[in-house]
Amino acid sequence: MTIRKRTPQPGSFLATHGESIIRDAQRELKSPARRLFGQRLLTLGGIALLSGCDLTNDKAVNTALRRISFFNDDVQALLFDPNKLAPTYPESMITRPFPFNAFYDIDDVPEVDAATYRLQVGGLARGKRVWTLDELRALPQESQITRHICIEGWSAIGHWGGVRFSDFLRRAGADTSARYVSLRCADNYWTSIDMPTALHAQTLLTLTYDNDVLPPKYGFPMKLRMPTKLGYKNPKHIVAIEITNQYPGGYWENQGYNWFGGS
Ligand SMILES: Nc1nc2c(c(=O)[nH]1)N[C@H]1C(S)=C(S)[C@@H](COP(=O)(O)O)O[C@H]1N2
Ligand SMILES: [Mo]
Repeated sequence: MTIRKRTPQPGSFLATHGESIIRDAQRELKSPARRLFGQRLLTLGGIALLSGCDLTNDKAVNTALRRISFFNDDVQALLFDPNKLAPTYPESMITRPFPFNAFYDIDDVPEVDAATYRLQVGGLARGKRVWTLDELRALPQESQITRHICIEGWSAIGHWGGVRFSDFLRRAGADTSARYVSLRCADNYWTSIDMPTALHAQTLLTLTYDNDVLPPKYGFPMKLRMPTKLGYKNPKHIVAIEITNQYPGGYWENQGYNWFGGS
C-alpha cells in the first residue's frame, strides 16, 4: 500500500459546489437562532459568519474550512447542537460520479468478503458480540442525501442508506453515557467520535450508496456516514466498534487534524 501525499485541490471546489454552499450559508444566516454566537457556528454558514468571508472565492472557502481547527474540541462540543440537522438535498443535486478518497490510491481499496465479514462490537457494551452483514441488513433502514466535505478542499453531495447508528448502538447494548465511540477499519484506518454525534439522528451505519450495495471504493461493506462531520471522520470498511472512555484518537487526528472535526 503506497501512502499518497495529500495535496489540497482548491481550484475545483468552488467551481463545482460554490453556488449550493452559498445557498446553504444563506439559509443558515436567515435563521435568527444562528446569528453570530448562535448555537451552531461551525456549519459552513456559521464559519462564513465567523471568518467574515462570503465564501465567494476559493481562498475564502479554504480559509473558512481551516477555521474549524481554530476551535478546540471542548469549545466545538459545546457549540454542537445534537438536535440540529445538517442540510439535505434533492436527488437532482447528487454529485456524479461521487469522488473517491483515502490515504491510498483507488487500486489499493481493500476487498472485504461479504460472507466472512463480521462487525465486532466491544468495550462498554452489554451486547459484546459480532454482527454479520445479513443481520445488519435485517435492521430498519433509512436513507439520506447529504453533503460530504473533505478538509482537502472539495465537497460532494451523495446518497447513503443504512441503519440509524443510535438504533444500532441501542440494540448492541452500548453504554451511551460513555464518552467515545472508536471505529477501526479493514485498511487499518481508524477514527473516533463523541457520543452525542454517535447518537445524532443523521449518523448512519451505511450499507448502500445510491440504492445499491455500498461499492468497495466507498467503503464496502459498511461506513459510518455523519453529515455533521468532515470527511476524515466518516470511516469506511469498518470492522470494529468500541465504546470507551479512553481517548482513541484517529489516523489523521494523530497527525494534527482537529479531533472534533465537525459542526
Ligand atoms: N477506511 C477509511 N476510511 C476513510 C478514509 C480512509 O483512507 N480509509 N479516508 C477518509 C477521507 S479523508 C474522506 S474525504 C472520505 C472519502 O470517502 P469517499 O471515498 O466515499 O468519497 O473517507 C474517509 N474515510
Ligand atoms: Mo477527506
